[in-house]
This record gives sequence, C-alpha cells and structure tokens, in this order.
Amino acid sequence: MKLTLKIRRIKGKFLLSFYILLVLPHISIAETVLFDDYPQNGTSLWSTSSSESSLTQIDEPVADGDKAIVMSAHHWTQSGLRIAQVPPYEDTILEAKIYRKSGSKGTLMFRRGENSLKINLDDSNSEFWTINGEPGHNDYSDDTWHTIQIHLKHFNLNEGENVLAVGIQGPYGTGIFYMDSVYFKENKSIVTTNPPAPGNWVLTFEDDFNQNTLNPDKWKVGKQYLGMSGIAANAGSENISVENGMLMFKAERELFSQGDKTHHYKGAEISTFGQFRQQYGYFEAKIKYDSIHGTWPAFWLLADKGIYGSDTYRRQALLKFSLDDITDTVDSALLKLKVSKATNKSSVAVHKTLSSDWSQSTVTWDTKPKIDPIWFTHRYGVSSGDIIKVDVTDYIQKQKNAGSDASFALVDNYMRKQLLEIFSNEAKNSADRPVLVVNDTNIGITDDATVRGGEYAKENYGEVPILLVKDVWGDTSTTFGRGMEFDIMEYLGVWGGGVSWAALHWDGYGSKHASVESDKLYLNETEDYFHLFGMHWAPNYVGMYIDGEKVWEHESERIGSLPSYVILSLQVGGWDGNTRNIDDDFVATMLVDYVKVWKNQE
Ligand SMILES: [Ca+2]
Ligand SMILES: [Ca+2]
Ligand SMILES: [Ca+2]
Repeated sequence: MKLTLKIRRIKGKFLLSFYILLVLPHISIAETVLFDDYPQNGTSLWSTSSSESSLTQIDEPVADGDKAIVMSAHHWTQSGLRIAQVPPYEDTILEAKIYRKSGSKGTLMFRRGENSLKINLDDSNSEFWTINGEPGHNDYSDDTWHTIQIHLKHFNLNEGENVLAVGIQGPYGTGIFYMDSVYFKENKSIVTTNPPAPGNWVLTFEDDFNQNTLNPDKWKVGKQYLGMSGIAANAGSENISVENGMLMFKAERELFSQGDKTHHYKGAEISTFGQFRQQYGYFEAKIKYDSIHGTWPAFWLLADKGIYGSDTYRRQALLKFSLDDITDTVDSALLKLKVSKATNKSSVAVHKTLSSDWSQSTVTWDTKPKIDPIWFTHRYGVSSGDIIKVDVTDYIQKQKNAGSDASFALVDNYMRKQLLEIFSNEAKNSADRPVLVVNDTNIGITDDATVRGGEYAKENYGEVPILLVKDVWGDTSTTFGRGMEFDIMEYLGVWGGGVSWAALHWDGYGSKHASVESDKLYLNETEDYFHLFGMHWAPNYVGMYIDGEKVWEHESERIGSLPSYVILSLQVGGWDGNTRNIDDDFVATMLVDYVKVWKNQE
C-alpha cells in the first residue's frame, strides 16, 4: 500500500491527514503487459489457418485505451495473441479482458509449450480459471467485457515451458470475440475453498454477486427498522450496485432527506434478514474497502428471534406501465403516486420488479413477480394528499430499449406497522391516479393491484380504488437474552490504512450494554487489496480470522446462541473521531466479492 501525506486547508484551518491510496492500478504489482493498445514484449497477433480465421485491431469496442484485438474464427480454427514466453513468475496468472459478440459461439483457449498443446477453458477445468472472479464457465453475457484469469500453475506448466498463445477456437460457424488488456500477473491473491477453522464444513449460504442485481431470495436493503448507526442515510439504489461479480457500496457527502430527517451523507446497508439466519458456523466475506477519513465499512451479524408478525396483515402494491407509445428517446421519467392516507409513521419504498409479466386481474401474493431489493426511493413521514415523486429515468430507458413494460412494487421495508394508502388506477378522480411522466408526457397506468399475505395470499385485489402498503412489526432482532452483535470486520477511516477491528456486543445498547473488542488488527498487503474476513462461531466460542489466519478469539458462556443474520454496511462516522473533519468531497467505496456461510456437520 502506498502512503501519501497531504496537507489540506478546510474552513481556514490546516489539517494534516493521511491518505491510503487503495485504487492505484498497475502500481507496485508485479506484472508484464502483453497487449494494451498494441502487442507488447515480443507478442504479436496470431491465427491458425488464415483463410478461416482472422485477427485485427479495432477502435470499438475497447475495454481500455484506444484499441482492442478482434478475433474471428471459423470451423475450429483459432485466433488470438501470440505470446511465446515463459511465464515470468513462479505463480503466474494470465489475465485478459474478453468480449463475445452476440450470436457467437466458440471456446476460450490457450496454447502452451513446444508442442503447442491446446487447453480449452471450460467447465472441466473451472477451478483453474476464473471469469469476473468466479469459477470459470462459458455462461457469460454477450456484448460486454469480462475479465478472465488463467492460473497457469494449475495447468502444470513445466519450468521453462512457454505460453504460446491465448485466444479463441471457433465454433461450427463463425465466432467473433474481442480481447484487450492482456497481462502476465504474479498471483498474490488469497484463495480458500474451506474455512480455516477445524470442522466438517458444509456450505449453507453463498452469494458471489454474479448477477446484474441483488438476489431477492438472499438479501434485503436495510434492516427491519431504520436504525442504522452512523451519520449517513441508507440511500438504496443510489449507493448500492452489483456488477462484474462484485457488490459495490458507495458512501458520499450529499444532502438526503428521509422523513423529517436530513442527512449530510449517504451510505448503504444490506442484510439477509428474513431470508437467511444461522446458529453457529463459519461466516466469511471477501472485501476491499477504502481507507478515507469518515468511512465506516462493516461485515457483521445480528441475532434474530424469528418473530416477524402475521403474514395476514402484510400488504404490498404493484404498478405497471406500457412504454409502447413512447416514440422518442427517454430523456426523463418520473413516477408520481398520490397518497390517499398515511400516518406519520407510514413507510414505503418504491422498487422495480424483476419481471413485468403479471396482470392486475390475476396477480396474488403467491404469484407476484420478484422484487429487486435495491429500491429507487424510501419514504416515511408522508401525509394524505402528498405526491411521491420518483426519478426512474435509467430504468425506463432500459425497459424501453428492451421492449418491456415498466413494473414497480411498493413495499414497507421497515415493518412500520402503519397502513399507507395510495390512489390506484381505479380511483374515482382521474387526477389522483398513478402516472409516469416520460419527457413531460403523462403515461397512464395499465395495471395495478394490492397483494396480501397469509390467508389472503391466493386472493386477487386488482380492481380496487386504493393500493395498500403495510408490514407488521415482529419483536425479533435483539442482543438481549442469548443474542449478540458479532462484528467480524469493521473499520474507521481515521485509523489509517491496513487495519480492521473485531468486536462482540450484547445486552442492548443502553445502560446494560457490554462488549469485548479486539483492538486494531493489522492486515498484510495483498495484490488486489481484498481480504478474507471470517468468523468461527461455536458454543461459548468465537474465533475471528483474516486471510485464513486466526487473529482474535473470545471464550465465554455469554457468547450468543440465537440464530443470526448477515449484514454488510458502509456507513459514515462512527466513534473515535471518525465523524469529525471529513473531506468535503468525501467518497468511499466497499467492494464485496462474495459472502459464504458454512455449518459444522458434527
Ligand atoms: Ca486497449
Ligand atoms: Ca387496478
Ligand atoms: Ca464475486
């Protein structure tokens, strides 16, 4: 890690602050460039049987810089980058960015040694190569860039044996791929396949964040109540995204109003609350976080008694708009909903659904489409007659381009137990009805419905003048009794780089609060700045691990025994001075490559 010292002048004072620069590609990492915008270090473009396969450089698409390689291969001929070099490091990764043109088939491959042995990259050797950090597979999306890494050591390259080429083998027909940013890199990343703690481990939860959005069967955004500590609002879609096999959190300085509260920072939090909880086991996440004063990333667990309230009182609403009549490019899109009735404790989050394949005349709780956990907006404290306005421009552009309808869900994520009523498409006064304003033109709603849980889960409420949103309050999350807060990783930017912290809290957060804490845990340098944070939780025992090494443990009869759920959060502030003197242009991120949980099968 590189330490730089900066002197900044804020509000007339000189402040001395340390910055750890975490995102510095290609600095102090052992690597050899093979292709960026042109073949380097003795490499050249390569193809077999030139009448059938071809190879050129192009301007579009490129992953980086100005040029990429275009590889065309036909009927099992091959093309790619000729390398003809012995890997320079003992443990070398051959890395490349790959883009498959839609409609193309063909196989990623490399050739090695004097005999030019061809190795196809497919399911049969998926543990030895990765795509976007996940075990190798050919089920990746077309027309977008992916990073592949080939762990050469695992392919048994002999000492002094070269890598001849990397590229594609054509299908029956013609395949067109693009390749860019090809490197030899020294492998310093941490790979574990099983918990480093003793046990007979069986995987019970895994998310590699390999989809385009957060998996609604695994996560919800925010806890069951709006109680996140710190000074940032949980800002939903503006601060959480999933791409390239990574979950990304962003914290930043920006005014954000929620109910009667105005926050000066935005952050985000997700949890497996209501989806996954477990008593004992090994909990692990691979995480990279910025070291910037003010940031407060965390990977932690809270106990859940499992009492969520009756499903019968749970209500959600669905709304759908047809985008067929929009002829122009979508420049702006605003969803407007009029509140019919609310209390000052009502809560509603506006989400998109993952499918728009439902109709108001048939939809029920049991058949409703899956809801994207990452909301557009979350409101509480609205009043009767208020208009809830939601900017949904990006989503409407995407749906329009895909030829799909737009579909939304209204949910009380926080179990506020208060009914919120919104005028529906069947409202008597047409001016009260939901509307989507695209480029200043109103688009009428085609379908809307309330769905209800429990004993009403098979009933349809499509023809109703009012849409209802309500969730029930369960007495469930607690650190009293046998509950505990397990902080596997938390970090305050004020500490400087290369540090983590572990802690256990119990008996609430008031006068009975008790805790044990690890003090600062220093991280070893890794090439990609990711670290593995793990916790071994057993009866009366907790052991914390970083990068496979046990760094702290605590034995006590008071160790929690209630099933607990997983939380990932990026907050701003925290104790120990981290809330003071935050840069005006503060932006911090936390990247999560995966979360895994195992259970010990005794
Ligand atoms: Ca390039
Ligand atoms: Ca309706
Ligand atoms: Ca991943």
